[in-house]
Amino acid sequence: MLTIYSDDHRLHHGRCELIDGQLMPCFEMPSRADHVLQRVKARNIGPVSGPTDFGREPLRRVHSADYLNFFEGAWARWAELGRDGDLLPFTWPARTLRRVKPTSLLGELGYYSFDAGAPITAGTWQAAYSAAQVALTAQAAIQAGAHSAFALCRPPGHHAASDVMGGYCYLNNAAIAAQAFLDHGHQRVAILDVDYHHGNGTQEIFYRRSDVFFASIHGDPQAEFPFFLGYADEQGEGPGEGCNVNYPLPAGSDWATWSNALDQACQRIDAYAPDVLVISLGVDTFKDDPISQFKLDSPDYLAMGERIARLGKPTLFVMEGGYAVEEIGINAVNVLEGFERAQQEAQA
Ligand code: SP5
Ligand code: ZN
Repeated sequence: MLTIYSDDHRLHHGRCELIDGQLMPCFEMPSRADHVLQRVKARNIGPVSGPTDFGREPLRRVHSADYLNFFEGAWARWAELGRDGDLLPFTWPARTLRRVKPTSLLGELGYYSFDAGAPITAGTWQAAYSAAQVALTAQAAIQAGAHSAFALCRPPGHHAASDVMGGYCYLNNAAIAAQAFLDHGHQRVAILDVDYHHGNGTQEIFYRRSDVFFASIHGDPQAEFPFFLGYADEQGEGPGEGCNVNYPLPAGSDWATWSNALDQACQRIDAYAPDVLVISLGVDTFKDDPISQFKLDSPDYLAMGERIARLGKPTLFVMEGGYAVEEIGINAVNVLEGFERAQQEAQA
């Protein structure tokens, strides 16, 4: 399987985030991608190449122009104010306030974000832009006939909505790639989000559409980030009615529980009959993940890849979360290896 990767991810390195009342070093750190790349090479799963630059237009198909312009220019405005710490929001237009867009940097930042978990640093735009190009390049490989590809994206993307950042995410790499499939002639795309957290950004982007089916398996939002989306009764709206399915699971869920939800998600995807599949591949479902509460073990990721392969669709894997830094490479690449193994057996 081809892997697409860019060193530009290193340009994004936030300093800290608020966890359980303490400022901690950001869990979403550059070494995450390094471990995944190392494992891709160690297991020899296929060639690794850099991204092609497809420009801003494919980003615009998913994100609003005002949001992209704000994000691209935010750091320069912060530096202009003489600041050199991470740019973080601290006030959001919650229910009792107005959804106006203030003109000041911090006001605008509150408008364009939903939490304080997506710090903007000097290199964040470039890193996120390159991650989106990584996803688009892997998409293009499948478009050109590859059965599968791995977009080793960092920063991740699935919490980013059309004009809102948060949850370590700025540009929705998986959504941008899904839209690119449609823009190149595919009719129906399914996105399966296996990250521990609900893919609220991806859900928002496609919620009223029937050309993208979205399924997500995640920690129950009653108790888990992002709290305000990801419930089982969210089934899509208008033309998208029936094209969204959520599987919220309780803390402590193990492979038996998780794989049961995966089977159900796969049956729904099968019924939708997509041309192509995009996997939002988070491995923060791992038992030792420092911020998550599921109990998957490393061999379970092989089985996950095998089940996904049995859908029999061209498949684009897009890296999302996973914070047990030492094991993230093993677990992510296990999904790819399980996929390839089942794929080869099906062909034999
Ligand atoms: C892409 C992705 O996985 N984003 C996740 C963002 C999660 N941000 C909120 C983390 C809250 C963690 N609370 C952990 C408590 C551990 N004691
Ligand atoms: Zn996650």
